[in-house]
Amino acid sequence: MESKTLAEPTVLDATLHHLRRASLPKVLQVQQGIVRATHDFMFRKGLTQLMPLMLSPITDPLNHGVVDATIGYADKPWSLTKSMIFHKQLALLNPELKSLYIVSPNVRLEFADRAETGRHLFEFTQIDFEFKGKDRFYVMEFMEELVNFIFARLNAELPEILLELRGELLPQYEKWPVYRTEKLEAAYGPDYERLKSEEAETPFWLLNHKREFYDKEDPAKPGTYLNYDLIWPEGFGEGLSGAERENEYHQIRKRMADVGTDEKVFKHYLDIAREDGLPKTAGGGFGVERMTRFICRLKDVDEVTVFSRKPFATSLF
Ligand code: ASN
Repeated sequence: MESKTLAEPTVLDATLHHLRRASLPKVLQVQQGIVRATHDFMFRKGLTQLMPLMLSPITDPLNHGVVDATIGYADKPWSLTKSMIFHKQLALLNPELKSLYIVSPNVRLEFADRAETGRHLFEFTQIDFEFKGKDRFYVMEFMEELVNFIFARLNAELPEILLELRGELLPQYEKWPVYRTEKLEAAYGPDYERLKSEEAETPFWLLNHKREFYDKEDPAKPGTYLNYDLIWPEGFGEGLSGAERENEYHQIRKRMADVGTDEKVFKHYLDIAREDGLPKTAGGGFGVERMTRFICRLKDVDEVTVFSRKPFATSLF
């Protein structure tokens, strides 16, 4: 009885085991390679890097519920960043700034039901980018080019690691297929995203998701949306979400009412939309750990972390 108790791994054992995994440094080199190549690509394409913010009176309301994370400072609540979507739009009010990107830590305190999806961490990094005066076609092509650029770099820089972790070098893709949510849902049923991802051999785009108010509604087809998700193949699922943005005051308010966003929280954002007008922008953001997971063909995205960030994990550090 006593020896059984002694033999049971403690949380400390599990924590040490997680950070001592032999494959971890190689996975981290892949992740570092992704970030290094991305910086280079962004510089070549003329995007300006912004430093991330972790606290703001407003943050992304997100499409799904998470545990609320605010802290009190200077007599008001500050939210931990869930994404820098609004800061991307607002920064582009600067007339000289045409496009930007941020290596952006996001805190999303997912509920326990997302612990075993293999795709969620309660804290992760996304590389978020936004362009003034560009549309969805531009952003989708930009992302396709970025992925090929990163993959070619990793093949050149880390071939042995890729062969060991992935079993082969990374591909160069032609144009990615494009699907619409409503068509896939009709063909595959409610689990269409997972099923299509499992069957796919190349990344694809999934258009038209009904979600946060800032993704633009298609004026030509109200009730549909000018947004796009990158879906990784082989069952790895969503890897980027992005959209053309709502930027007109009345339309933003309509969309806020549609999805039940509290206007009071966004008072100053709405004031700017009404008085100055928000710029017309489009962009997206990809999860760094999820891209690393796809490249290394890891079962769970938490295999990318040094300190587990699995939702509801009893993390010690
Ligand atoms: N980064 C995403 C975008 O640009 C938003 C998000 O992370 N929820 O649309």
